[in-house]
Amino acid sequence: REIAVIGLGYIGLPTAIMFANAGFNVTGYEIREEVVEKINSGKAHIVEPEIDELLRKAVESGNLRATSDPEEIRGKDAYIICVQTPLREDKTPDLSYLESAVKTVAKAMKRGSLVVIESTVPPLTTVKMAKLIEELTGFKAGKDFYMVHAPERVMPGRIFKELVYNSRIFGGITPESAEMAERLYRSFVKGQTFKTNSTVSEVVKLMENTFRDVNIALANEFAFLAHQYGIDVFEAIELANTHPRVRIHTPGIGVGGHCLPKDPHLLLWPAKEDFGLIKLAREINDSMPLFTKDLLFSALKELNVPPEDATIAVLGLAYKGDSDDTRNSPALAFIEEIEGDVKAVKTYDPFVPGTSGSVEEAVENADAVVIATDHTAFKSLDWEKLGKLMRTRILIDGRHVVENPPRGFLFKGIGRGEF
Ligand code: SAJ
Repeated sequence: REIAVIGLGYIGLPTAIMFANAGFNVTGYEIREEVVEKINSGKAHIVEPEIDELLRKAVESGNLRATSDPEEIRGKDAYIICVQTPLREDKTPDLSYLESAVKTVAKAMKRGSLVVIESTVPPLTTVKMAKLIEELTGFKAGKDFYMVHAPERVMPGRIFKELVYNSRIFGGITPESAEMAERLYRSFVKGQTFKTNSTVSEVVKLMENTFRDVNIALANEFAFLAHQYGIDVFEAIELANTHPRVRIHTPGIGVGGHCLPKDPHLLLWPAKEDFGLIKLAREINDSMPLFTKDLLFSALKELNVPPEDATIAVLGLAYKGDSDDTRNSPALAFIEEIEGDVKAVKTYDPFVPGTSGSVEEAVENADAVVIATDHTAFKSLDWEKLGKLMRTRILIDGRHVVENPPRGFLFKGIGRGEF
């Protein structure tokens, strides 16, 4: 059986690898030619545990080949679309990548092909895309071709485990479509599988990430209150979470990545009305870089350092710990907030190229260090040693990386109202 995967990014490449290593003949279609070349030489363009080994195996077995030529994906049994669905400046979804992928598939597919959309999409999109294929091909959906929304649910950093063991939802435009997709994915999925219609599965995916975003906003509001009551919010959260039905999330400098900041908007987009909670949660989470700036500037003021003379070292640019992904990173939003008001910003991220070569280099002569990402390596930094390199010893923890404030520093952390 032959499969084409459209879009070889964070989701498409691992998915293509899984199908190839399960014995399918997989052609990965990707418009970025440099990515195609890299993959065909057995090297991944993304950082993810196990990916290099699994990709090499897939390419060496001859089961995986990448291409930028749409001719090479003609007549496949299944097409799996894994392209991004970002937001425009005005927070409305940009479905142009999806539409162009669907058009490419419509040109290449044959009668009987299965088309799977893995991309996260606004409710009702899969039905619309099926109509688009009908118009372009003259085929009838559910009869001449099959179409499914099968949302990816993996967590970057754990992709190859979660692809296998997470449960999966197959939302078909017809029951037969869902069944076909379920059968296909069962070749490597060991988690539970569920079948439904495509609009339910679109909403399920968006609800999952909205749930997380709204819960993080609640945790951030608790952190905000903790500063006013002079308590450590993390102690309070840990104690509240001993209740059997309470699971409060972790407050921090903000919510980034390609999914959480965007998906609540996708969920609301086609709706005529909503209650406002989901939008408010987004606003709270988006305001956290500014809140972190307030902590930094109050510390500078306490030590009489004029912001315009201050050099700030930001540790971590990725949107979350041990990742190299800077999409919608709150670290970047924070830098944007302070850049015009301070003398200089230095950055260090062990996973992101173009930053300082070492922590020492970044903190040298700095007036403050701001931790913006919870990389594991940051948890064991020797602050006494680093402090000696700094001009002024201010430490702002945006990610609850530092448990005990180091001696000799003015320390402030999000939710750490006790200092
Ligand atoms: N974050 C917090 N507090 C928390 C949890 C996360 O501030 O308690 C922040 C992180 O630092 C990060 C952002 O939120 O900046 C998002 O991180 P994340 O770990 O919550 O999620 P992602 O974006 O890496 O992956 C999410 C996952 N969704 C859920 O857990 C419901 C993943 O399973 C999805 O597949 C993925 O979105 C996706 O692609 O939709």
